[in-house]
Amino acid sequence: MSIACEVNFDGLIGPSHNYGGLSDGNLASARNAGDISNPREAAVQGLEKMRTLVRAGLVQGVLPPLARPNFDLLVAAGFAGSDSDIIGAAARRAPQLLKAAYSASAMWAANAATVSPSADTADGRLHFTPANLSTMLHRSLEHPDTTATLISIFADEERFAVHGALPAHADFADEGAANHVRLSAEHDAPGVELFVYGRDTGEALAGFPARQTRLASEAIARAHGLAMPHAVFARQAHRAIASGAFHNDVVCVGALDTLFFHEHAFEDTAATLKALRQAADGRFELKPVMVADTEVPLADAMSSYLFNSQLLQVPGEDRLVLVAPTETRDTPSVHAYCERLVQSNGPIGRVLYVDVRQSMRNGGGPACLRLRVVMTVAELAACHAGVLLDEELIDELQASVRLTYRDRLSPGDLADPAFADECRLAREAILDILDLEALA
Ligand code: SUG
Repeated sequence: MSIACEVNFDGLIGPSHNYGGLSDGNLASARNAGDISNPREAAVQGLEKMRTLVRAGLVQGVLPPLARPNFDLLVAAGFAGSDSDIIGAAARRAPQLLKAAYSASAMWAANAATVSPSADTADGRLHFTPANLSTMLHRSLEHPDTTATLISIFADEERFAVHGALPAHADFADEGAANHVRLSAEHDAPGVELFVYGRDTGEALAGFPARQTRLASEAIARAHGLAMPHAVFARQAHRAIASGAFHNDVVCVGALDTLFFHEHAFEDTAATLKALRQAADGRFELKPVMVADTEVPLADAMSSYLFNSQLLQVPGEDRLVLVAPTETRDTPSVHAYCERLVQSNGPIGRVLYVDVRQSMRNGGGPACLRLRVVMTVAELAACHAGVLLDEELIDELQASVRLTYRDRLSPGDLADPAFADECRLAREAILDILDLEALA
């Protein structure tokens, strides 16, 4: 029996889920900027995805939403007085900052941290480095609270190491597990960690921002105590970033020995695969599944988010399951590719479509919504049990969301101080259910 499994910790979508148009280079965020959002529906969709995985027999966790609005940002920007004064003044004088303070973007837990399982680390602990998310203002607010959340859940320092985020400078720009893939023979076996970066330090690139630097990736690999022969640093294709792949996980996903990626994901595909094979060095035999641009044009991969899928080993199935957004089914070239994929005798045997449209409209698919944490049985027993879900707990969270989240949120609603109270109460109810009241 395997002594480790992959736990997916999904970010619970927060009560202020909105379309702020805040992320340069994220085409969906720009396209839907200013639209009315549906926070209740968004959170229910996310919870239904979690339920699908629980029903499939997988271990599923949840991370609570962060407090919104983030008053620290507004106070740092010089607004003062009561909460209501601060919100009123920010709405009049700095609406863009108010939107940033209200962003529910911590829902995309793939950006919460980079995680190295204990099988890969020198001290045998499970390591986390919260991402500084320094490229986008609204996301740079997340890491102090994300760190507190991770410490609450992974408190046992004998087993877990939660590092500080990297320095908040462009040279150390880090977006977490969205630019990191772990490959191995089995979850509990020592593996290879692939770090994908978009630029070197000091490099000025035209166009959309490259949000991950090589230095940041290397710093994390060092801090986690990875054996360097088994860490690979690969450059994301500039073409992918220019097409809207603001994170590598929208053009690539990997699990166990399988790497599923678009032809234009890496700057140098042959060199990346060679380095991975060398790093695997007898640990496993890499199974690359590369999708050619002639089969799925990069633009279709981007709009459908084919690669922002979860690639899962499901109990009872001998091949991997791709949990893909419904947009892949609705995009003809991608749907046809998926049909061929499962009919081939490759490592991916089934595609399961999930509806996370509310999140997708901000550029976040199924894979963005989860942080993968490979955990041994002992680590699972040592973490905070309140965040590990069964269907009953999912029902409870959904009931709370239905009671406390708005159905519709329009940009103007952020100016109403009563909405801040509503968000606080909704979050407190969730923390209560997860037995994480100390984070309130
Ligand atoms: O960082 N969108 C997120 C989407 C993150 C997706 N995560 C991964 N690929 N792992 C981002 O661009 C948009 C928020 C707004 O515009 O309101 C946003 O932050």
